[in-house]
Amino acid sequence: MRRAYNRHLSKDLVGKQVQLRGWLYRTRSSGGIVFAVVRDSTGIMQVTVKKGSVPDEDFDSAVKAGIESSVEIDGELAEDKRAPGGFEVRAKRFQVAGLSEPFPITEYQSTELLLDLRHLWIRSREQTAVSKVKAAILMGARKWFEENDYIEVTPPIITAVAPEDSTTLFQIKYFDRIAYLSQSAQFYLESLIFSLDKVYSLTPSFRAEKSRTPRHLAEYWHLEMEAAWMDNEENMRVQEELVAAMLDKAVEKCPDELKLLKRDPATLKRIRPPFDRMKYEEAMDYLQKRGLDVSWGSDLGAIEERELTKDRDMPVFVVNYPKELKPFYMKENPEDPRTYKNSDLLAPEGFGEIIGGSERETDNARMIAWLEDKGESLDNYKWYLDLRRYGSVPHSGFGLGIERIVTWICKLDHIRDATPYPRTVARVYP
Ligand code: NSS
Repeated sequence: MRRAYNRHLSKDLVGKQVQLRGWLYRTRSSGGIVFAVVRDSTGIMQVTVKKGSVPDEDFDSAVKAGIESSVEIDGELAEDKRAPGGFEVRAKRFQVAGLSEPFPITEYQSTELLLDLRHLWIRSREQTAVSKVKAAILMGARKWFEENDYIEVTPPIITAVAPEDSTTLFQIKYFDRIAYLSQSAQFYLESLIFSLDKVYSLTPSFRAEKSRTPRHLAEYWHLEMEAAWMDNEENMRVQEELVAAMLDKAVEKCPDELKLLKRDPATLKRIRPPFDRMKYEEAMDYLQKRGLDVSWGSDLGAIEERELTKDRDMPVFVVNYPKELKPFYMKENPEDPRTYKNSDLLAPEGFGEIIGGSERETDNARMIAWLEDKGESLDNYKWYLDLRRYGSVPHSGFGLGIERIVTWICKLDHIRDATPYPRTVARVYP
């Protein structure tokens, strides 16, 4: 008998023998019958175990087995209007593979407890749905990159450079010196475009963010791309196409999961390039008109980004940030030298930043002046500066936070639910 997944049990299998393997999701017995709901990776299915229809020891097991016990069931598929999904399996055999001790998660639990029991909570239907949506968007991204001739590369995670804010570096003891966990693969990707032209990578990135916010993790998955001969206009076009391709895959692969997460797939389907562009300066005006206390040079945090995006249903680029707000590797904007040729892509509905990108500086003198000003050791950046000495090329790239885009697509309240094992200031366990 072939194993069937719950989702594949439908009309054409009614009356046929099927085998289910899964975990007890709910169970109750009344008289000579046990109603069990079995969960597997695809969904849930009701199983009825009748005394007399199964061997006696199987019936006893079915009565005894509590939720989360792993079970293997042979039976016949039948239609039943009362069952969730309209079908049930009438058992002929009911075997317990692993009996579960009383499961510590019951219906109403505190967030803290669910985080302590994360290794068990990830079995929940919401977390399962999020994992699948994430897998789908990664599939969509890889497909888009492949179709557009990008080469996937594998940059290092242990590094001596700080592309972003050096106060958020995780320091590690590296033999007899100090090194850092990567904040971004960007510099390494920049070095690879000289041979590969257009590259991307998916790596963990690390940020020692002390603030507890619903959108910062200490470890997150970073999808980054870099391309030679590309200005920031084209860079933004890549971002909007890529995001649309990721959404398309989520809608194609996970319509049910999205609905379970209360995300109407139609709202994602409508998201098509081009996305609006708004200058940083215009963003400031907009925010001031809405009573926020901001002025030229104010950073856009969660509150400002929420205000900018809460009434939008499409993502929006904020472009040309003041230089003091962004890192040294960005290209000066010749039209307004107070600013860079850069962009942040903000997700709609109040979610905010999901991508940061820019055209890259090609003038070493400018970068050296900045690094010296910050007291950085030039020795660590010598190799990076070499890239501008040997056949420098105009180029651009960006980084997309996977958990950020998942938080938006899955309409999550907190980024920690976009990853099975969130790493935050307060938590490295489990
Ligand atoms: O700091 S970024 O804005 N930009 C970079 O790291 C560039 N060096 C990327 C590049 O051009 N190759 O981070 C990029 C994205 C940002 O838009 C967020 O979506 C995400 O990375 N990000 C985070 N996600 C979760 N938690 C934290 N702490 C976090 N920080 C950034």
